[in-house]
Amino acid sequence: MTASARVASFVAVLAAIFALAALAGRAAGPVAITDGERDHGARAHEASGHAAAADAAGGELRVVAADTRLTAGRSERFTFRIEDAHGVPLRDYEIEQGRRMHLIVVRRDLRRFQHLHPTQDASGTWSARVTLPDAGVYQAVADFQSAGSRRTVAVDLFAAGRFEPLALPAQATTASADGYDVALREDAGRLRFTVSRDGTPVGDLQPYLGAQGHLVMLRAGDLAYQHVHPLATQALAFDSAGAAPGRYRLFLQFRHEDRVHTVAFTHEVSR
Ligand SMILES: [Cu+2]
Repeated sequence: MTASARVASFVAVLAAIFALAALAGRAAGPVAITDGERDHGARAHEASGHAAAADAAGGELRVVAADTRLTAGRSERFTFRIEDAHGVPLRDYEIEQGRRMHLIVVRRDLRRFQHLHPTQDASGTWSARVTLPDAGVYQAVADFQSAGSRRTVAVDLFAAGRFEPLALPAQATTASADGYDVALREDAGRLRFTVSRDGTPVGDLQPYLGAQGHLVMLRAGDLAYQHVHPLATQALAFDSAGAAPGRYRLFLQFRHEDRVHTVAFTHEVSR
């Protein structure tokens, strides 16, 4: 190697070192942002802890999820545990409306809804296949009964992408889905639904989760989750007397011809 070639290779090595240093500097940037994200995460945990405390009847519980980021439009395994204030996973669940665990997944604008039944493994971890239909922030509400009291704890799920929040539809007393028309009537804290198809009332609804139907009420804004109990096995009627005032989205599910159908209503609860 000539002297000039030696100098040239030395310069090349120096350039490479500077390039690496520049890359390292760039890498340091995102690390700082990650710290910020971690900080937000810690605050979110505090917030959900308070929410859990508000719901508590027999001690503070929370959802601990393995990963809350899912890909929109893809079926993914969502796993979580329910932990007490000491971080001990809850293992004992009682059957409530036919299942030990109900998982309600709603987009935070209340325009996407699904009702799943996760399975539990020996360690107490629950898992379900979840497909978030499109981008946005969702809330997964675990609804179960333990030690004699019905509990709900929630965690947010995130699907990256362009999110266009939709307005809540206006209050209505009729809604349709899958060719069924459903009418809502309210009297004295009771919500009664009538299902018809092609103008004829459907008289042969099949039991779904131990009743003629299943109703979830979520309040717009804070997503307050209202437990609603079916009143009788013969009718699609629910007791909503305990619901706090506000604008709710009601999700009614019923079974007919071996398929479960979901219709949604916007419903105002006044004092
Ligand atoms: Cu369920």
